Amino acid sequence: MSLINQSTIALRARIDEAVKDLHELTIKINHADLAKTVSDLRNRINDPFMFVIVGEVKAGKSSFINALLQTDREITKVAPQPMTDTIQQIVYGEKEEVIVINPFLKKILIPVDILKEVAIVDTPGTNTIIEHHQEITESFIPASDLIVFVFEAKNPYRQSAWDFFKFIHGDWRKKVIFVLQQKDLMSAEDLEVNMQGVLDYAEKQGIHQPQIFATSAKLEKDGNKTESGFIPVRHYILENITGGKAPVLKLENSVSTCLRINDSIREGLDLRQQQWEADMEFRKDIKSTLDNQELKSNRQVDQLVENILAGYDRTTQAKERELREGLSLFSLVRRSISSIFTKNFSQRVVGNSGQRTGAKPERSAARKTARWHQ
Ligand SMILES: Nc1nc2c(ncn2[C@@H]2O[C@H](COP(=O)(O)OP(=O)(O)O)[C@@H](O)[C@H]2O)c(=O)[nH]1
Ligand SMILES: [Mg+2]
Repeated sequence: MSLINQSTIALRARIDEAVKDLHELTIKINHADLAKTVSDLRNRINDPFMFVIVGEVKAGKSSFINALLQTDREITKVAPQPMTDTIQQIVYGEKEEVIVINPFLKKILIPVDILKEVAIVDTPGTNTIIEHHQEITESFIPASDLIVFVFEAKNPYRQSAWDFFKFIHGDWRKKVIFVLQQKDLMSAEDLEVNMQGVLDYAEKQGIHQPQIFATSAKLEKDGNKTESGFIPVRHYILENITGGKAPVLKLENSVSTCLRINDSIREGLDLRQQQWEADMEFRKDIKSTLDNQELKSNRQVDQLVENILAGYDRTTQAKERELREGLSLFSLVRRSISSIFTKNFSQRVVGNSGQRTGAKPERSAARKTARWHQ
């Protein structure tokens, strides 16, 4: 026994360390909700195994707890005004005491032996009008070790109850047992039908061999222990939870809750990675579009420059041609004028001083004309 205790204590210390790391991770990634969940889990790791009793308002949850605890009095108030009810955490204490934690949460300490191994949380109801109740009930789920889902035996088919069940089982994979309460109010045959209905539905939701109990807190209170249905419930608890098993089961549950949280962080990271990759792909796409556009623009600029140059060439060639043509016209005119001038001059020289002396100026005029041509 002491060996088990030693190993349990060592295991708890290791799990405590892992939960601490997980808590730091949730803070690092800035996930306020998960950080709070893990912080709650850390605070409760040394608590006893925790039953959380959930179900619709007036299903008979509080009566179920009172009957289970076998005390002479009502520990948790039965029914009068469910709307003003609080969540009540019932734990072991040497003497009775009620500690108000906040307007929605009360801690009740009582000297009942079973509470040394299990703590019980009574919740006002999943369909309660006050939103905070649902919120707080939900906040108890991650730290719970066993969920007792209580239905009114007459009607276990309400949608809101099964929606809440999906949250518990689907999101948190918590261990659940089902109780059909107030069975004294219906015939054995009808009860049989509803038990089968719950069984079918739970199996459809993926629960393997669901545990379903039918109880009557009224019969138990009246002392009809054979008919009340509490014997099988107590037997189940004794076989599966109490009798020294609770601390290890509690640690196992804490580990699986941590794994759930870890998974959900991983899913978040995977999602972000996918988003990042999609963003990178998009950026690549934009870059290649821009590159293509740049290439196209460059080509257009080249084309434009070529066109301008070609236009320039055409214009200069035309101008050059015009100029050249202009110049040759001018030289033609000039030659003509010059030849007229030369003819007149030679005639005059020949007339004045004879052929020999006239030869010289004619040659020099021809030279002048030749210079014009150069
Ligand atoms: N006949 C009968 N009435 C019950 C039984 N359990 C609870 N009730 C009544 O059902 C009503 C709601 O019970 P309560 O335990 O307060 O339901 P809770 O809102 O789920 O906590 C009260 O009027 C109880 O007296 C039962 O086993 N048999
Ligand atoms: Mg109640």
